[in-house]
Amino acid sequence: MAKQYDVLFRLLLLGDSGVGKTCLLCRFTDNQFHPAHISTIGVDFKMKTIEVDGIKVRIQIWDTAGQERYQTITKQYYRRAQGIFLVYDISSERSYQHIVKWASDVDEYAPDGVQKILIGNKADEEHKRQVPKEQGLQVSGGCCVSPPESRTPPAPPTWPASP
Ligand SMILES: Nc1nc2c(ncn2[C@@H]2O[C@H](COP(=O)(O)OP(=O)(O)O)[C@@H](O)[C@H]2O)c(=O)[nH]1
Ligand SMILES: [Mg+2]
Repeated sequence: MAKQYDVLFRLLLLGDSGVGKTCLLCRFTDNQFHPAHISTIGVDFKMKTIEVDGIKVRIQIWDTAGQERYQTITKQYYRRAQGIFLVYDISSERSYQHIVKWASDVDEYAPDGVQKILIGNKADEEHKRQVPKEQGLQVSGGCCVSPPESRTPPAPPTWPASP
């Protein structure tokens, strides 16, 4: 039987509850968006295999619950991660302020030199924006590799405000 993949990468999604981590994952693996917020319990994961320069790369993305009560469990997954996405919601100043805390947990529990990527999610909610793009750039300079903003639903004008 042909080998299903050549290399495996384990990536981890971190950030406050409700910032859109599970939606980002579903968009990446299944190209789907679910408008309802169903809290992730502890840790969950999805996989996708992509081909890069003829190499089959299996990406295993671990999705964590943002709530404090699950953090003893989720921290056990930091150690095996090769890359970490730190996610905030551009319409929530609070979720952005907490990035500093998430990043310091990464420094404490993840392997040295782990790649970090900052994601300012819900970029379609421009009218509700509380975190200026420049602010995202500032924090990314201190803790992360790149500062993209993202949106997981389709076109912004038709998207209703989330609950
Ligand atoms: N407007 C908008 N809503 C989003 C986006 N991503 C997620 N949501 C909504 O935000 C809520 C929380 O998403 P979820 O992925 O469950 O958050 P998690 O707790 O971080 O996993 C849900 O109601 C989603 O529909 C986005 O890019 N734009
Ligand atoms: Mg979730």
